[in-house]
Amino acid sequence: MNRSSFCAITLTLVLAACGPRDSTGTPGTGAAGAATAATAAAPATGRTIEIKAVADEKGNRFEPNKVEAKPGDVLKFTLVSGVHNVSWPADKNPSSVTFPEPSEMLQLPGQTLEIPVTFPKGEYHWQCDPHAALGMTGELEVE
Ligand SMILES: [Cu+2]
Repeated sequence: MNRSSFCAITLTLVLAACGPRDSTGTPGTGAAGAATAATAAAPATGRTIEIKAVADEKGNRFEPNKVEAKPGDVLKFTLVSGVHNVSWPADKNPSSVTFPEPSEMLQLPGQTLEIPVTFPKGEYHWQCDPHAALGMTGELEVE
């Protein structure tokens, strides 16, 4: 074996060690598999509900601020202007339901945040934390 083919084989082995196999050699049981299982509760409907986060002379707000959804729909928040986040305040939502952690601030116009509707039937409230006191809140009804 000459030196260059030895190097090529070594490189192949290193790449294989970083591939999508865990230590047991079983493919697909790593982090990607866990993520799939976590979202499997509500089969995706393929329906996306667009919600804009806006700040202008009329104030800070979500448009629309009342939406109806079904489990498996996706809420897609898009930043239009200002700096906003999306959170699900504990004092306005049932403790029996697990909500996403408060999102990072959306800062760049066009930036999006997608939240799958994994909640059971009910009425829920989301808000932008910095602007909730100014009325930047929203209501979600899951049917
Ligand atoms: Cu805001």
